[in-house]
Amino acid sequence: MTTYTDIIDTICTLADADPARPFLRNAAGDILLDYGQLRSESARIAALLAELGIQPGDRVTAQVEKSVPAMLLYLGCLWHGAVYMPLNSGYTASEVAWFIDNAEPSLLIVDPLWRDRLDNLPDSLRIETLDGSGKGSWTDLLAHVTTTSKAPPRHDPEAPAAMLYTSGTTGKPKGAVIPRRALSSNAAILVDAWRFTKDDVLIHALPIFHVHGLFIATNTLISAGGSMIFLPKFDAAEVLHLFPRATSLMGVPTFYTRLLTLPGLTPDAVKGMRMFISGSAPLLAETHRAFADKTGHCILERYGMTETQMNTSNPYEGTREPGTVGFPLPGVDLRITDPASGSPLPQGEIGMIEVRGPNLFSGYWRNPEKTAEDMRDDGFFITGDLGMIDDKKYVRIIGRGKDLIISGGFNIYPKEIESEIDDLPGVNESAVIGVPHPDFGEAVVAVIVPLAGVELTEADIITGLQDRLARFKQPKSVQFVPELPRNTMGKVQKNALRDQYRGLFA
Ligand code: MCA
Ligand code: AMP
Repeated sequence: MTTYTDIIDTICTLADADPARPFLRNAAGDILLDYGQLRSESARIAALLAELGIQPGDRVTAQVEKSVPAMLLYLGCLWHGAVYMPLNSGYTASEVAWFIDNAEPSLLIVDPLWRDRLDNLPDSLRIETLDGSGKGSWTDLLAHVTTTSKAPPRHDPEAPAAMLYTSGTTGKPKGAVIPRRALSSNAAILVDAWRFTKDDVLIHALPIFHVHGLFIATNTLISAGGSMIFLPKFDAAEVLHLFPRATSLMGVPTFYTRLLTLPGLTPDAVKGMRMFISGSAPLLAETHRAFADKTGHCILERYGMTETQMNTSNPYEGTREPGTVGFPLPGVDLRITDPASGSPLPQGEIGMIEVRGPNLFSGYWRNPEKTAEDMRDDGFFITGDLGMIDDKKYVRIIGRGKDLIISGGFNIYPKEIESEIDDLPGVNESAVIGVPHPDFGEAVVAVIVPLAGVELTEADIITGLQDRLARFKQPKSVQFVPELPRNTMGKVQKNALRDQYRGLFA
């Protein structure tokens, strides 16, 4: 089996060779962090974790705004061997409490503004604060830790590096435990596949609480020895303005549809850029073509997930086929199977996408039943995505075997929202669907049957969900109906609802 260099070892090698090489810059062009500091700060954080009694394998949970210290927290955990567990900064207090209860972390780092709204947390949990500008009790503690020249510990490539939650179609989210080997192998493979070098400058405008921004962007650029322009969030006009100083962009489709609205998006504006990558949600073929027409660049679309990181990619050289996610990456096996029987299907037929390779996670946190359900005996992982391999061998994602909405690159599971809505006063039952949305790709729509004789308004529902669900999960439209369409088995016909409401945001 191929061995891959651990991300921390790569950082140390680069820091030894050229400590002043920039790693992160801000939008103004100032260096925020060089490779020497990347090493010394990761080591200092690891030393603090050890001092606080955090053991390798312990979970460290962070619900913080995107910042350089937040990024370093991930790398400090990786250095030490603690399991980094980032949470979406939009989660409500009740959502965070659920994750803490499930993951049982030893340390929680939160924004000071959110610290007070968290209650019902175990007394044994150590809580520190960190705000978007890097201030907080965490930074104060770190200030007392001296720089160390100690080499990082040797870590087993199979040791857990991170745990990221992905939602379930039926129940609550599951923690995907990601080993170090998956991070280092995927980064090495992507450096080659996407031709990253030390001269690359990536515009980093993604959040760092998901695989895309945290691992795919960061680990790949570290493995190439390149640098990133590190932005707090995506702002299309700002990103357009930064193209002359960059070589590449990784984004979700919404990045590209928003960029396309700008009159300044011309071949001249992107002439220093060598690559635009899209993923996390389907990129419409029309967006791909419109971007090529306006800029001369074919967006490179790839396909991945939290459990697997990147599985397939359109080619760097060769045709980037709109509406496809390209070919399996080197080292990744991909097959299409019959969702009912699990038997492999002939090329051209639509079925379940299954993948195998060094990119795979190690299993779901404390959930061997679910892990066993999703893993075949021969090592293939059942993705839950439906697809086919076309006659030119490109993989096409045709749909989802799972009831999932992807809005602006965030996964939203209807079941979770339906449960919260059904708990609200006056609601008899509900069905949550995704419908086409020009900005977010898909938008959440709640179709609700009120209890007999009760009059409900959209505001009642949204207000009721305020403290229960993060903003991005809340419905963008609420529809009231006397009953839900059902098939003869009594199952709600979501396709009929999607057809009925598909024009809501047209
Ligand atoms: C913000 N809002 C959203 C979303 N984002 N609603 C639905 N879906 C969203 N994605 C809400 C805000 O709370 C706000 O609500 C209103 O919509 C408008 O916000 P706006 O300022 O326009 O949003 P934004 O801050 O510009 O964010 C949009 C965004 C962002 C840039 C598309 O959502 C984003 O960065 N998405 C990337 C997600 C990502 O990294 N996914 C990777 C996961 P109100 O005004 O009512 O308060 S998947 C992954 O990692 C796998 C491995 C993979 O394949 O990559
Ligand atoms: P997550 O669970 O957040 O990691 O999201 C992974 C899911 O995003 C996959 O299972 C797919 O359904 C979807 N996804 C990722 N990339 C693409 C893509 N390029 N096209 C279509 N769907 C995608």
